[in-house]
Amino acid sequence: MKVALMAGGTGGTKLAHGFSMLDDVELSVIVNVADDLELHGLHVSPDIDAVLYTLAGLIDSQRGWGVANDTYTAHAMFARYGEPIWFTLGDADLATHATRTRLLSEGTSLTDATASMAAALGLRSRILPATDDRCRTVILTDDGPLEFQEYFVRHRQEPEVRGVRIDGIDDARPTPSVIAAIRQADLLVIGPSNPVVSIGPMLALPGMREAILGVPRRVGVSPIIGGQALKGPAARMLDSLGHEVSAAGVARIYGDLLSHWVVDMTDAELAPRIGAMGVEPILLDAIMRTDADRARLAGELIGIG
Ligand code: FO1
Repeated sequence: MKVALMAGGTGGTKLAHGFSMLDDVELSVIVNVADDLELHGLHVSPDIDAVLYTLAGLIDSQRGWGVANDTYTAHAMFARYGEPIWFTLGDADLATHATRTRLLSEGTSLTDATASMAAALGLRSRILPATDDRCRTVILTDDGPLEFQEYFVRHRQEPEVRGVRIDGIDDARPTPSVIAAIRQADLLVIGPSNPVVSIGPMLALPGMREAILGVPRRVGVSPIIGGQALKGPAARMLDSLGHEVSAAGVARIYGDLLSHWVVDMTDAELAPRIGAMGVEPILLDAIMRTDADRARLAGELIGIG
């Protein structure tokens, strides 16, 4: 069974981990790169690294980013030099960014750099950046335009969001590996990630929607449960942008892109409205508290359709 999972942020990453635990699944994780940043001369890809570290068992699971038990000697030295330290890079994490940056500077694509790093960490699943082209999510706020990580980390998601722009998107393309993984997929899954800033930039890539619509089973998992996001700014962001903050509201954003929409059992009353959109509602326990929950949910998604 070939599964193509679109992910960015915590929820999608946990689901990727769930699929990676299933023996009979050949997994390709298509990952958002529009919240990448350049820092200390290094290319940092937070969403790719969250997937790499989670699948390799290295993630700091309390925070959902970075390497567990990392040390911060370099961070303290950056502070002494007066370098920006609002984005914390641990020593082990720094090695990831240095390796990626070295590969990119030698002309290796982000796709190939990620593949070689995933292989070095012993991963079986394919981790595919959605694009090798530079595109950056910019959050339009009352404080002016902010690059995603500036909004998310430096300004702690405090400024009110007025709009979202993705710089470079018109000239960016999904990679051939991404298109091939989608074309060959038996099942395409949109993970429970922020629909605006994690999934949105991937769907905005020219040709991405057409490729997805070619897969017969296209299942999305709601990142909103009981009117709330489990983590991150999705609920407030959806509200500020005029969307209904519910599993039905997110289903409407994806529209006919999906054939099935998984909502948590607690949102059962939304099922008729989702069905009326032409998308089949599926009620499951969609909260992934433990590793076993991740594998269970992934297994249930495989059984849909
Ligand atoms: N998130 C924070 O809230 N503060 C940080 O200092 C921070 C550093 C960081 C370093 C490497 C990395 O891969 C992720 C990091 N994150 C940090 C998380 C990141 O900003 C977000 O979780 C994702 O971009 C959301 O999709």
